[in-house]
Amino acid sequence: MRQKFFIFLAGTLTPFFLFFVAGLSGCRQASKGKIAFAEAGQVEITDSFWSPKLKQWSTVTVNDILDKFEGKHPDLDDRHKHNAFVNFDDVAEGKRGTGRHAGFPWFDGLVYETFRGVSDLLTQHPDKETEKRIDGYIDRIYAAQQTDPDGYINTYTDLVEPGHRWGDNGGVLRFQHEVYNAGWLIEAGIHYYRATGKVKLLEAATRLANYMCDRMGPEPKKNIVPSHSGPEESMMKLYWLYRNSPDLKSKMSIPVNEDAYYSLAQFWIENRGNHCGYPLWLAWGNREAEKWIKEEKYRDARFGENARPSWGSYAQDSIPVFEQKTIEGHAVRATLLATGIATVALENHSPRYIQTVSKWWDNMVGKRMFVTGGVGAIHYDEKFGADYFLPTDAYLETCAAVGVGFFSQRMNELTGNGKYADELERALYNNVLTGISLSGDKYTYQNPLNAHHHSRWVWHDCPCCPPMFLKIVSALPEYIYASENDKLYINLFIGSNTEMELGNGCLVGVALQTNYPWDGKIAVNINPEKAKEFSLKIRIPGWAQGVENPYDLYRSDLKPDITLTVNGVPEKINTIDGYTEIRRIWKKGDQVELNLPVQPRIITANEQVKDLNNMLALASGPLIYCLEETDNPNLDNLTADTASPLELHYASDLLGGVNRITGTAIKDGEKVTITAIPYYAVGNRQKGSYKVWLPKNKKL
Ligand code: FUB
Ligand code: ZN
Repeated sequence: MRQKFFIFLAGTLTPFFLFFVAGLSGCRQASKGKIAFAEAGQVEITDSFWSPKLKQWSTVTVNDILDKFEGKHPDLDDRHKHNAFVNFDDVAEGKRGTGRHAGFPWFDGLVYETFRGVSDLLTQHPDKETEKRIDGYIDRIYAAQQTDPDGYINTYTDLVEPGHRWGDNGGVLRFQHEVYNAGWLIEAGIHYYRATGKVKLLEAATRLANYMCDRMGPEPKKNIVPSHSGPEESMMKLYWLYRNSPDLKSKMSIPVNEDAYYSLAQFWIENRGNHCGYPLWLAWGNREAEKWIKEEKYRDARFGENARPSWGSYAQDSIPVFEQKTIEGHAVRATLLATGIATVALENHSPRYIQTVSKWWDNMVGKRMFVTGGVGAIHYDEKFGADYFLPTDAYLETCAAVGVGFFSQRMNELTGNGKYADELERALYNNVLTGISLSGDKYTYQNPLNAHHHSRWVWHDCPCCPPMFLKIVSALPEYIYASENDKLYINLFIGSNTEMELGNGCLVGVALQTNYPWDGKIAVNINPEKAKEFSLKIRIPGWAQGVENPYDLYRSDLKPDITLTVNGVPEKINTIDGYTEIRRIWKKGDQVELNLPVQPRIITANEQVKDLNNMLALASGPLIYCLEETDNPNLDNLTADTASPLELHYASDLLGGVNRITGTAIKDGEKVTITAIPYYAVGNRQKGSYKVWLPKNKKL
């Protein structure tokens, strides 16, 4: 029904639809990557996997997160009953240096990130109540900013350390998160404007961006870089927004010079590693290093007039980024910095930028990524470990997997290579999706592959993951379809429809129907305005070709059996850079059918991963599976029986409807049946153990 409506729309109301979307767009389409993605609002998700989830997250999750940031939720313990919005009210009342602040210094940023996620969800599911709720918060944030003559806003610094703005006078920017918070305000302003057409938050964000541009940069400005990355991409989006919608400037009560935003984004990237060389965070330890900064030792004459401290390899600030060959440090910071560099590269096409992020991505995916798409092996400092250090009890913060997704998506946009979308998909269906309970109101922070006593939490001292989760899932409509001249790309297999204008002027309605990831059949309906020659490029995932990882970090036993037809006629699959291309004269009603092999497969890791020698994991399609103690008692005594077949069954009454994999294992010398569920659904029944990696039975 919906589909018919869309086809009707495509034929009749298209100019209005495109006008409306283009009117509020501008922060993605403008980028000059190899491929250009459809914008938010142009794509409607309709499938039975993502659509109900997005509806639930738009209602249950959004209100849950906002309630919890207000400290209002009945399930919160006393520790979590603080209201992050009161920080803004205090600042709006002119309070400074009270020493009282609800939550960590980055709570402002977490609230703004939530707004970005809510905005994108509103684009899909408009909701006046939610909009009213966000408008109320925006008024409070705007009022807080109005009390500062410069347009500065960061509630922690104002309320607790007013003398340390931007890390001045011994402030520790690494803890204060001011530039980080500013970055998230900017993206929230952009996304809320895009969703609603309202400019109040965007104006507040632009005012703060202007202040940063006045203050940060080459001398005589100050050498300030975001200690936690993220703002690099935000600044580029702000630049693109105003460059592509110059009329928008007249709606602002402040001047807008978008070139300054682009310059500052580059400055932030290029000035990492440009500092006085101290403190030595790893050698001295965090406490000593912070003391050194607070005592303003960097002001020593030998370091020069404008010296700043180093934020360390943890914050990707020990050496210049272009000299850094591997992905290092705090995993969220690292992946978001990489995202920022890739985003700037969409504009400046600098070989230094492109080579740097390509190397980091190769290192991450080839040597440091977990089979669920998670990264950040080490608990201390929440950071990347050495190559091939992939222990089963690794840290793997949800936010870091979101960072992997954002980074991979930008690399896909920059290069048009499908291997990047493969890893976006891996992170998304596994380490990202596990970050939320099936009820939509419980979350995870760490996502180890094997765990004892696992449970989800209602709220956290550092609730950074729920907002990051919202940001990536709400962006999904933008990751499915792309174009390059007269080529239309299908990137993710999410039931949806859109309309794309190709470089040859051809307007194409395209709709994807699928039951993915539960089966591998994907129907693509093509409806060009009139018959026209162009290419359809469909991603053929590496896992479906039996290539579990592009650098052999993981291997599978899958026998690739992929079929492709056009209007029922078999079509040859010739995968180049991750896509097969079908070039022909397309006409209304053409249908392509792709079948990907989702039968269960066994994954093993490269021998260099010592922790995973003689272990195996199970997968089906993009999903990694795990054994939960609930289904598999005495989990620790099980060893996998690789000789017995694996079966895949859809269980509509299990975990909201999932495919489960059954097979056999050996327990105390006896064969027993095992049941595996998708990893993302772990921890939704009872607290307990689970395992993605099972030891192989050596006797078989
Ligand atoms: O520092 C802000 C966020 O909080 C980080 O991205 C997370 O790792 C958590 O530390
Ligand atoms: Zn997090």
